[in-house]
Amino acid sequence: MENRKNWTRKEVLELYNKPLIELVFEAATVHRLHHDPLEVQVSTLLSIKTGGCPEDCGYCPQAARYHTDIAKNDLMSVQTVKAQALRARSSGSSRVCMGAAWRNVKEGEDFDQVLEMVRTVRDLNMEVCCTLGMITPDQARRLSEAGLYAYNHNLDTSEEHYKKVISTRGYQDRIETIGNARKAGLTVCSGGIVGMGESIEDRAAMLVTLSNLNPYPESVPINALVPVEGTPMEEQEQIPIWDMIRMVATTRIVLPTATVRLSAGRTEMTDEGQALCFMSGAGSIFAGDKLLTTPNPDINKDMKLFSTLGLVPQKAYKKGNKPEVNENYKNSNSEGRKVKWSRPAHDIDANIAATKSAKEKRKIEANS
Ligand code: SAM
Ligand code: DTB
Ligand code: SF4
Repeated sequence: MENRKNWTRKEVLELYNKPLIELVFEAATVHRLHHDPLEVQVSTLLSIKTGGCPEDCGYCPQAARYHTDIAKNDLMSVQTVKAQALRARSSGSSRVCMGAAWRNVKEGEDFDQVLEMVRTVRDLNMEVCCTLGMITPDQARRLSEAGLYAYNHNLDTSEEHYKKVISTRGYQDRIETIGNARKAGLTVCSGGIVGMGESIEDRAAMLVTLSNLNPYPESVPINALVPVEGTPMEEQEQIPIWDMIRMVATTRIVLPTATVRLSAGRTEMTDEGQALCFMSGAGSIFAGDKLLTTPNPDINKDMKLFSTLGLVPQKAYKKGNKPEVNENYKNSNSEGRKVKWSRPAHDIDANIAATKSAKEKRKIEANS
């Protein structure tokens, strides 16, 4: 996107550490230069395939190896997705983000069904986003031709800290997937999670990496970790709201034209805390009482907050054109060609311990 600046880690850290009042003011000023400060883009998450994931992401309740209390589900039907999208549209959402607990997309019936979901929701005049794990250039092409607007693939944290959180996926593969989405003409949604034990330097490093993507993402979700029982991060302490405000404001300044999404973790935030995030340049939220598997504020509560603050939901395709459908999305061009995604496989003590404790819990359950 325009307004590029080659940010260094030091500069981003200096921004992050400014007196909060100065930081919020500067972020609000940048926000007004590029966005309508009263409009907030509202997205609804749909978990189209839940749980049973082979990966070891330390934050994620959907990883099969941990013992968490989630309801696993196979791929949703296109009809269910359509019904849920209509519900979301009638409550003010302009975007549906469909998430699948997959490591990467595999060609076959399930992917064909996802492509039909994309087309169906796009035909409802909603923006469609998918987050399906790693994708190849041909899979990105098919998603784009089916009418997908955005692909979400988070960097999650800095490259350094990533190694302490996940051992089954590589950071460079994430950057490659983002590139594949971009080359297929999709807009990119990529951000991260704060509160996973990372340092402020890690937060700054993630923002530098995002700002070096050329063009940088149109959409940047900032999630506060939702610590879920049974995951390696279950005991992680909640970050102060001030950290969230600083992260939103710094993201706003570093990536001025991107839409910053105040994502997971809002149930733990006060209205006043969220108001400061909107003031600091958050221009989007996930709405609806569920994220993928964890709770999110009730839509009526959110709409009341919008009304208090004078915010209004943004219309679909305000910031980009509605994608055309090309029937060629039905055809795969990558038969027989396999992409080798990396699997670092280093040891992460917390992930190993949570896996071990899950095995013990399952044994006890089986015997009772
Ligand atoms: N399986 C796909 C993948 O990992 O790319 C897509 C789904 S995955 C659940 C999407 C994103 O949700 C993750 O990259 C992470 O940023 C976020 N997420 C997952 N669990 C979370 C948690 N407990 N708290 C905050 N964000 C979380
Ligand atoms: C994003 O950055 N956050 C969303 C969406 N993109 C896919 C997911 C949040 C998930 C929170 C944990 C859960 O509900 O399972
Ligand atoms: Fe699987 Fe995605 Fe969860 Fe990782 S974040 S365990 S890849 S669903």
